[in-house]
Amino acid sequence: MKKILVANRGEIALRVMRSCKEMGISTVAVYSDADRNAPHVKFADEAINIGPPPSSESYLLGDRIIEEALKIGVNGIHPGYGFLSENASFAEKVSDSGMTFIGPTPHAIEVMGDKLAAKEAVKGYNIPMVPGVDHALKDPSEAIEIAKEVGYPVLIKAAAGGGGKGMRVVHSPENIEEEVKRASSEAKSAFGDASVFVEKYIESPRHIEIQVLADTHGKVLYLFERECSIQRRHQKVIEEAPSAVLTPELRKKMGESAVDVARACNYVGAGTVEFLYDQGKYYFLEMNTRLQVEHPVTEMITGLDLVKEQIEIARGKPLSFSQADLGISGHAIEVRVYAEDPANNFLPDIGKLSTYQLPKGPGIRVDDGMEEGMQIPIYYDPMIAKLVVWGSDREEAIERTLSAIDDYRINGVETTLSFCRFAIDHEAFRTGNFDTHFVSKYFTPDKLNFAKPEEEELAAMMAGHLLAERSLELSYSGEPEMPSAWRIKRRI
Ligand code: MV4
Repeated sequence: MKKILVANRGEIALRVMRSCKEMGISTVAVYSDADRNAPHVKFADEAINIGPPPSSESYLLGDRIIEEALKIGVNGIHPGYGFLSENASFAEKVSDSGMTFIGPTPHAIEVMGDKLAAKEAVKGYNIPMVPGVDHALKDPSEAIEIAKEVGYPVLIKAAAGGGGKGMRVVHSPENIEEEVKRASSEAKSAFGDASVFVEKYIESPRHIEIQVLADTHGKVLYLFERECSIQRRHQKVIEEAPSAVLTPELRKKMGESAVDVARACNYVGAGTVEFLYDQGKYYFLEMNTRLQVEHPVTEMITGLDLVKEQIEIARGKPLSFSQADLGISGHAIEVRVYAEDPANNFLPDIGKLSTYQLPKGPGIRVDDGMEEGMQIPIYYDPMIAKLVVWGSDREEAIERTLSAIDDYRINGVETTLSFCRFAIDHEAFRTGNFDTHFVSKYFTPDKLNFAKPEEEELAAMMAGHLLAERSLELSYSGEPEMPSAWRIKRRI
C-alpha cells in the first residue's frame, strides 16, 4: 500500500494521514464544497472534491469515492469513523474494486451491526450477557413473559439500534405492549428494521469498552479498557483509560471476553467491544467495527499507534507483539470539545473561530481539524477537537487536563470546555464514583459559573479596593459591569 485515500474529514482524516505520512505512504483527501480550505485538504498530498456540502451528497457517496480513487491509483481506503466506516456494502465494493479496505470484513461489519446477530454469533463463547431474549419479539405480548422472567425494569431495544434510538425502559406490565409497538415503529423508521428484543434494564451501569486488535493470521489481542460513562444523550463527553473501577483480574477477564467476541466474527483490524459494568459484573453489549473517536486514550497508555497497526494488519503483516508485551503506562483522559453551548442545552453554536490557541505542556495532545479564522461548517458533527492528556497517574492526568482546559483559548463560538472542566473537577469524577447518569445527576447550567483561583483572588482584591474607595467616600463612577467580577464566567 503506497497510496491511501481517507474517506472522511476533520480531525480523524488528519489523524489517519499523519500516520500514513510517517509510514511513507502518500495520502489522498476527499472534500465537500464546504471543506475546500479545511486542514485535512491542505495536509494531503492530493485532494478530490466529491460534491456539495451535505454528507449525503459528498462524504457518504461510496461509489463516487471508489471511482475517483481508482482513477488516481489509490491502493487502500481508510474510512475513519462515522460516514462509511460501518457500511458493509462499501467495504465489499472497495475490496471488489481491487483496493484494500482498511478495516474488518463486510461479514464482521454486518454481524456486529445487528445486535441480535451479534448475540447469536458469540453464543458458543461463554460471554456474560444481560438477562433477556436473544431473538426478535414475534408479538408484543411476548415481552410480558420475558419481563416476568427477568424482572422489571426491562429495556426494549432495536436490533439495528444505535445511539439509544428505539430504546425504551419499562417499569411495569401495564404499558409494556404499547412500548414494544412504539420502539418497533421507531426502529422501523430510523433503521428500516422493526426488530426489537427485551433485556433486563441495568439501572446504574458504567460504560466500559475494550480495544482489540486482530491480524489476518489469527492473533487477537486486547489493549485494555476505556471508561466512557460520562456521556450526554448517548454522546460521549469524557473518556479515560484505564477505568478507575477495574481490578487486574476483571480487566483480564473482560479483555479475554472482548477477544472472544472478536474471534466470534473472525474480526480483523482495530475494533471495540462495549460492555456494561455494574457492581463487579460485566455484560457484553455490542461491538463497534471501526476506529473510535476516543482511540487516543488507548494510544497514550499503551504507546501504540492504532492507525499504524490498522494499516500493517491491512497489509497482511502479523502483529509484532503479543498480549504479554502489552501493559498500561500511566493514565489518559480525553475531553471532546464541541461547538455547543452548555449554558443553553448544548445547542450547536455556529460561527468563526476568531481565536483558536492550543494548550501546551507535558502529556498534552490535541487532535483537531480546524484552525484559527475558520468558519465551523454547519453540515457536520460540531466537534472542534479532542483534548487528550496523559499523566503518570489519574490525579496527575486530572490536574493536567484542568490546566489544559484553562489554557485552551477559543473565541467566536461557545464550546463544551467549561462543561468538561465542571465534570472533571466534580467530586464524583475525582473519586471515580460515577455511572452513565453522571450528567443528568449533577449538571445544571449554573454550575458553569466558576472562576479560576487567581480570578477569585483578583475579584476579592477589586472588591476590597472598591470598599476602601467607598469608605473614603470618593465618588465611585466605575464601570457598571464591575459587580459582575464576583461572578466571573469563564469564557474559554
Ligand atoms: C443498556 C442499558 C441498561 N441496561 N442495556 C445505550 C446505547 C446502547 N449502546 C446500549 N445502551 C444501554 N443499554 C441494558 N440492558 C443502558 C444503556 C445506556 C447507556 C449505555 C452506555 C452508555 C450510555 C448509556 C446511556 C443510557 C443508556
